[in-house]
Order: sequence, then C-alpha cells, then structure tokens
Amino acid sequence: MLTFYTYPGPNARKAKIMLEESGLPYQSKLVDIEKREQFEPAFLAISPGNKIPAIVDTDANGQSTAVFETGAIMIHLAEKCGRFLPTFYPDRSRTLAWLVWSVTGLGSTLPQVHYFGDRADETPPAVLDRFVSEAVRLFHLLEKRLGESEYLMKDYTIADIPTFTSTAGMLADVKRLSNGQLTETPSIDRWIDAINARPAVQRALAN
Ligand SMILES: N[C@@H](CCC(=O)N[C@@H](CS)C(=O)NCC(=O)O)C(=O)O
Repeated sequence: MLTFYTYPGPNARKAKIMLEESGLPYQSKLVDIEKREQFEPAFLAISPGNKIPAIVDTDANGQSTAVFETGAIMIHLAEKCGRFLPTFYPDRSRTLAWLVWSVTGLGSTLPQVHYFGDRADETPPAVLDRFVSEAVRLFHLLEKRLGESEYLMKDYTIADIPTFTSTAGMLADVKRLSNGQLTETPSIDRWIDAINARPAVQRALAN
C-alpha cells in the first residue's frame, strides 16, 4: 500500500500527478502545515526535514520504506510502475539530469521569486533581480529545449512532471517581473497544453 502525505501546494501537486500517472493505488493523508503537524514525531520519522510531500510504501521490494523529497518520490514511483523513466543509460542518465535540473533549479529559484516578488513586505531590488534573472535563465533554457524536443526527453517522463508544475504556476509571474527579459514562450506554451490535456494530470489537479 502507498500512503501519500500531502497538503495543497505546488510540491504536493508534483507527487500527486506522478501517483495518478503511475496508476498505482494509494491513500492520501493530510499533514496540516498551517497547524504545524509536519513537526509531529510520527511525521518526522517519515520526512525528517518536516516537508511534504512524502510517501510510505509498505511493499517496496518486500520492505516498507518512507520516501521524502519530490525528486526521489518521482524516481521511486517510476521504478515501481515501470514507466516514465528509461531503464538504461544514456537515456536514463539524461532523464535524471533534467529531473535534477528541475527540482534543484526551478524548484529552489521559483519559490524565492514568489516570496520576494509578491509576498515579502520589503525586498532590496538586488535580491529580487538575482532570483528573477536566474528564473529567466532557466526558462530560456526550457524554451530552447522544448523547441528541439516534444518533451524534455523524446517522450513524457518524470522530468516533465515537476517542471510542468513549477512552470505552469510561475511563468506568468516571472514574465511580469522580468522587465521584458522573458516574453514569448511558444514551445513552453505548447508543452503546457499537452501536459494539461493528460487525463492523469486533470485528475490530479481536480481535487
Ligand atoms: N525540497 C522539497 C520541498 C518541499 C516543500 O517545500 N514543502 C513545503 C510545502 S510546499 C513544506 O512542507 N513546508 C512545511 C515546512 O517547511 O515546515 C521537495 O521538493 O519535496
């Protein structure tokens, strides 16, 4: 049995899309981060850094295991269902490269753009500029890649899922904050539409 520890937000959405894509049965357990439930010892035993999403898989090659960090959850579920991650290198290595690029690059930069661009009371211009410039650099690379390939790899993989969720949520904000550095993104727009049309993505985003 798979248990998905979640609270509504962009990181949980990434794991939820992958759970729906995998077709594996799972149950969801809400960890109310507004009520600080992520600091309860039972949850820290699953996710030691007090972050959702996390999963517990009681049937992982005959063992029970907890997995935290979105990127690791993607890999675990891809290996379990046997889809969305090529089996052999070099395609496997290149898929993992784009996954790591996504969770470490977009996944750490875009929350800072959101915080310093729209939530912080006061932001020194140099701070916002640093994060927006990095987001623009990452989105230019994504646009270039999707101009040469239908997905990050030839087929839809675990690299696309967190990249899609991060991009769909923040592309318009980065364009707005970029002072014209990021404008038209036809390849990213085409890719977002294709992923949005997937039934598993629609199920994941519906509730
Ligand atoms: N690097 C983590 C980030 C996860 C994350 O930031 N989760 C937030 C919600 S979106 C969280 O659990 N915050 C609770 C806290 O920091 O106490 C991942 O990719 O899974």
